[in-house]
Amino acid sequence: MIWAKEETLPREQLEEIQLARLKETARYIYEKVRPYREKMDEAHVRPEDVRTLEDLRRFPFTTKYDFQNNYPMGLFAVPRDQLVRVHASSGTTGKPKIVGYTRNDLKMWTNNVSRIACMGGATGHDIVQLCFGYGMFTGALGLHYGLENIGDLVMPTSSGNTKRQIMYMQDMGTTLLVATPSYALYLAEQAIGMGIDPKTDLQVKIGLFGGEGMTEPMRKEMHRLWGDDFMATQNYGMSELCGPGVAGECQELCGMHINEDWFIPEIIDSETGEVLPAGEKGELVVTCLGKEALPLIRYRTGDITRLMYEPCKCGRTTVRMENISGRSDDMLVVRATNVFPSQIEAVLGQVPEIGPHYEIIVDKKNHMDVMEIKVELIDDRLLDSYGALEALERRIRTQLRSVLSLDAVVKLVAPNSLKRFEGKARRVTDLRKDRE
Ligand code: DLL
Repeated sequence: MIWAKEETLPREQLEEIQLARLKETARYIYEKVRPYREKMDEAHVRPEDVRTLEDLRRFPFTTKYDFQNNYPMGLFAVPRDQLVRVHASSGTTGKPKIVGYTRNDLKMWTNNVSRIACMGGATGHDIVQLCFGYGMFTGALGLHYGLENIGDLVMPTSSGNTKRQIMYMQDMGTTLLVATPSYALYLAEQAIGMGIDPKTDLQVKIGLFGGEGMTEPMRKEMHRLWGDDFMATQNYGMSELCGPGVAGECQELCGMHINEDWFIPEIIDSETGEVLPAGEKGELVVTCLGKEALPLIRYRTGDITRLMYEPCKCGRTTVRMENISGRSDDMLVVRATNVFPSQIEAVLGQVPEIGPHYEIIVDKKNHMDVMEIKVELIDDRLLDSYGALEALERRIRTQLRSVLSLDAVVKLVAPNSLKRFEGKARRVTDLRKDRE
């Protein structure tokens, strides 16, 4: 099912819509958002300079630092009483990036999510189990309203409590699963451990996955566990852009269609900022069209991908983006949560008992990401007292959880025991790729 006619428009018509909306967005942002106006003035670009889509290149980029510098709501274009929702995702330091929505923004968001749900095979008659954490993360409420909008029955089971999830799946006859791909694999294995074969004893036939990447080996594993006829698709989004609903894979499984009438993608060289020719790999930059609360022009996502303009067999004419193959910055995605090493450093810096040396190790255990942080003590006498050591580990863990919204294992180690670097310190070891 194709949800909106805009998904199949001839390219010229699509570009006409984009241009009209870009002109309006440039005018709106210049008028309403002071930090933008200042940046545009500095770059000597005015809203009326937009005559063709190519003119977008004249605009300055927006980055995560603009969120940091204008925390919490300095990039918003509407007064607080026009907002009806806010969400948040990790910022580079202790403070998150706050994103907001007006009533119209929510409508647009919901429709965009309905589109990607239909791309992945949702029908409007599905029984949905939604295993994203409900809260400030955009994933849960985004998918929730998008799926309700097409007529699906949504069970907001949220994350965790795997045995109960499996019980609901069995008793309620769940047919569509929304989760991170790693949690979907974990769920299947736990079900098998409980004597339930997902292939024959459960009715889940569609998996809408996102928030983190799903590699092809993971998709293969998905079929092994959930069955050959299981349709597992990837969905891309980002809180700053709205949340999920930016792009989704159709059942041809050849890249994620971008909802181009609302999002203009560009690929740039992240070193030079130059726009790269169509088909080349680089950093994805997105301009949001028509957003009221948080319009964004040329937002640097940090995600590395490639755009594919060749026609897709599904009938949609929108451009597709390849699976994300990395980041242009040091952000980690751990259990679909964005983690900047600088956030961890900021927490550790507040703890007087520990020194400046630490190591972050990210790995996979039972398909799920695990993060361990090794930190050097200043005084090794603490190692002699198990109780004091454990209490300190617990304290750091609690502080990290409150900043990262994520559980990490904290291991306190003896002074001078961590590796020292002569050049730039390599504090992060990501072992997840080796596990595939
Ligand atoms: O993860 C929005 C979302 C929720 C999309 C649920 C799809 C489904 P943030 O928490 O702001 O938003 O994280 C955004 O997560 O810049 C990517 O690095 C990563 N990411 C999201 N989806 C994918 C994906 C949501 N399908 C950041 N593949 C992005 C790879 C993904 N990375």
